[in-house]
Amino acid sequence: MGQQDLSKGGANHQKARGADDTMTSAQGAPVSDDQNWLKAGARGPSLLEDQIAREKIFHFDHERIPERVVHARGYGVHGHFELKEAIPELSRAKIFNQVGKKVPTFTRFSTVAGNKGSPDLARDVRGFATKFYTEDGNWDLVGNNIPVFFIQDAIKFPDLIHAAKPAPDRGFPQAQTAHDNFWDFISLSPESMHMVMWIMSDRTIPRSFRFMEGFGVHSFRLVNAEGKSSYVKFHWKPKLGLQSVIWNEALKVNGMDPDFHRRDMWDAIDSGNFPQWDLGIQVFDDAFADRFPFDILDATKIIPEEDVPVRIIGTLTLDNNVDNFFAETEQVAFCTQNVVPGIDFTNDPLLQGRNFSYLDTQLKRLGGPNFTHIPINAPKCPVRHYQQDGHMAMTNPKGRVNYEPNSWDHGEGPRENPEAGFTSFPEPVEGAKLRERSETFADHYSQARQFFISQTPVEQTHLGAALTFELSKCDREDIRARMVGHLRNIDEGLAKTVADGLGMDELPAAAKAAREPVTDLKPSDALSILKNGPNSFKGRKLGIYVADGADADTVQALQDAAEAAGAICEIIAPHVGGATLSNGQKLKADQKIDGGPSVVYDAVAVLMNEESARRYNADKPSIDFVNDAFAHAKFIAYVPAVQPLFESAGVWNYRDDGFLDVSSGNAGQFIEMCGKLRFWNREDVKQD
Ligand code: HDD
Repeated sequence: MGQQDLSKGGANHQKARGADDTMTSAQGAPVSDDQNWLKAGARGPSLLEDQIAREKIFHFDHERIPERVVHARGYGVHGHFELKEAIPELSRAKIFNQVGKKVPTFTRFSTVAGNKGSPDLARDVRGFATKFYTEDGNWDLVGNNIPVFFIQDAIKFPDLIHAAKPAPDRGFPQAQTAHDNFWDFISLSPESMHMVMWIMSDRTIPRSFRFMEGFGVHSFRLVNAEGKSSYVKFHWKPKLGLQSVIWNEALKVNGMDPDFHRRDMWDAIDSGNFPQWDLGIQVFDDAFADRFPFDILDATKIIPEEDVPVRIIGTLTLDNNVDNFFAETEQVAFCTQNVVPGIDFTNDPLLQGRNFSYLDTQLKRLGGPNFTHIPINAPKCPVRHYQQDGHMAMTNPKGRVNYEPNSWDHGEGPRENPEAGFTSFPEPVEGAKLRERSETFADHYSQARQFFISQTPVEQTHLGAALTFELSKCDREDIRARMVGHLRNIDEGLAKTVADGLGMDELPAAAKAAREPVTDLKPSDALSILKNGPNSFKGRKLGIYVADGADADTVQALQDAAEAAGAICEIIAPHVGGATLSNGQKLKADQKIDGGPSVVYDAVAVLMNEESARRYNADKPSIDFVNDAFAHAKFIAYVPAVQPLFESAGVWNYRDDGFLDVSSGNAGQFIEMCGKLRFWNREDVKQD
């Protein structure tokens, strides 16, 4: 029998019950009273005898499992992958062999450093892990929203994570890299410099999981039915385009709504706006690998899309929220080692180490080797083997035979299958045993520079500001100086900006590079967020701040235009009960003004009559609503009557082309403007 749904009348415990909704113990025994422990007399001591109470408390005491050692904060959703272009010439994986084939999936997005309860908008890399339940077993693509990594060899991972997490003596800071330990480690690890450019860009403060890319990071292999191998890098491209927030906004969102990203995902799926990503592959061969100036086994390098175009082969649709967060999101166990015939590993030393770590960590987290029996981890294809027993075994095979070869099952039991089974690509391997980093991994600055020069000026400014902010949280000046020394090898202008921002008297010496950088790498547009924006307001959120006297037609027109563009609209008002519009209609609010600040919207409108604008022109949440929207370069719709409030907020005299007076039936024009997402020119304006 399934668990009782407690939302259906759990509180109404005294009501007479039908037989089928009687509460039971975990052993199935009907429970008569769930409110009172068995006692010796109404005011007497509680009796140990009470098996019902003891079982309940026992279970509660053991509810927690260890959180993930990294990526503890995450959010999972169901979906499916549909193949749009078959690639049997590249891979014999069944998931890639038939156009239109749909495979169920489970995707978990995460931050890396924060604990389970940390805020969603921490400046951090986002995990993007997808489990494909294919007919040949589970394939896990355990990627990030950044295509490179901090380190080249898995043996350094514990040090990286120790340095990024809270310092062991004081236990802070939580979910942030802005502290000495992190920058100490990084500044001593030149191989991290390319990743540093990515994490200091706005990629680490995404507006939503829905608006970010995903990457498998490593070079993998695709292997076809003839055994021919090609190298591949996997990409997820969001259909809604890329978008991030501004750092000041992120800080405020975290206070306002620490669940900003998971709420966004839940709401989108709940309202039928299913987010989609295209799966792209970059395929290349040994000849390309040999002429590429970097090592394709080095996870700190990308292969620019200009060199090897991304070929779209299918689409991931996330269309189903979980029924239970713990059972699914918490218990899902991704393992990079989970591949299917037709997909194989390379010798990337980071990937090789991951293939040990993920399986190993599930033992600790989920308590035993049978985590594949948990429904979210169980393959959706037949599973036949002679593994047995262990903690929480759910699916022990039936019958007498539990070994092979055997002569009991007359050939009907599971047997190896050399044709259908997974075979490793027979790459010839030789070499002396040694602990050494290949010389081909030694260029740490060239692609860091390429990333920086590929950004728009707005993005470069944000990147410089992020570095300055993070390093200003480092107490030790030698760490700051060491980092600026690295930046000099990436871009002198950036190094100078950060040095000035930190108040350094002179530029520290450039770090000694292990290898002469390749200086002529061309900018790559694919690396910029702003060059890959959607130019549409679809999937975004408009916040309309409405107070008494707002013109009813204007409110309606904005709502209609937003809806027509595929955007979401929320009404904010001084009271959650709503506001009385010009036509006397009471419009209910989704948020009260202090619970609906402008930071949680992509664009805003402020509509009220002059009397209301005067009433709220000293109201701090109302002032912040307008002032923050301005400071965060958002598009702002208004009517002339709001002048008193806009003056208090200090923006009236700074109305620029990102503002639109919507009192003349031009709501559609405003929503069209919003397609640009932000009015970046405003970032240069200094307010009084
Ligand atoms: Fe990792 C979790 C992504 C390097 C060891 N990692 C984890 C998750 C993601 C990534 C998305 C969360 C999965 C989930 O939602 O449950 N990790 C990456 C990427 C890496 C990477 C893209 C570099 C390319 N990871 C990496 C290394 C090691 C680990 C080098 C260890 C040597 N990662 C782990 C782990 C975790 C994990 C300890 C924690 C929880 C889990 O595995 O299931 O095994």
